Amino acid sequence: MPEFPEEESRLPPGQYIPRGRPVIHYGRVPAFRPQTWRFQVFGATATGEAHMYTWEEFGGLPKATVLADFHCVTKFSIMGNEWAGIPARALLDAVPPADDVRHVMIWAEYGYSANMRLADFDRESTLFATELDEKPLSPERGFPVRAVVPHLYAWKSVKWVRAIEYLTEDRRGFWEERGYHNVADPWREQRYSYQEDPGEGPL
Ligand SMILES: Nc1nc2c(c(=O)[nH]1)N[C@H]1C(S)=C(S)[C@@H](COP(=O)(O)O)O[C@H]1N2
Ligand SMILES: [Mo]
Repeated sequence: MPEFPEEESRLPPGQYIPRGRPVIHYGRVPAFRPQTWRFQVFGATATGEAHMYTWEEFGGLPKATVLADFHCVTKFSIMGNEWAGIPARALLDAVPPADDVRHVMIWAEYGYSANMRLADFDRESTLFATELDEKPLSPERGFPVRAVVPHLYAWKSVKWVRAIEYLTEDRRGFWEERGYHNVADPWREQRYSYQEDPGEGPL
């Protein structure tokens, strides 16, 4: 009974709770081929070497569960998702970034990408989710692995993730290049790049 008011109070400014759970993405849903699927951590790693995981190896990483709301910049919010998967922290431990890394790019199938500050990537709630609400992700939700960065607008929660790139200089991802805010904090309504303050984005 008190569920609805609670959710209302968890809504960032300008957001609403839609009926159902919209699925949105740009382009097609990729097929998953476990034999050839690879997850790469590359760019400015501490050792200078990239690391490549097979699907089997990726499944051996530590797991965690995160309960989180999810805010799309088009103004709908999906409340109370239970995600399970590999915490970003586990990947940072397994493949440490070089000391001067401050930003991260998350890459998906077909070249979709989203950048974020290392500080945003390295949060307890940032996950590489393989399950939603105790079931494997459906193909359109990002199967086999999607990023979940619930404290930023949902375009940063990249579906069908294939790589993480450690950056010593910030670069814009897919939507950040197309007019969306580089930082994307929904509580500050950082929707569009014209709202960026100096220092919030690359030149
Ligand atoms: N690879 C990929 N990931 C993506 C997108 C996309 O177009 N491609 N769209 C993003 C956007 S804008 C949103 S709102 C969420 C939607 O997630 P959902 O379909 O699970 O609701 O996925 C994000 N992740
Ligand atoms: Mo979105």
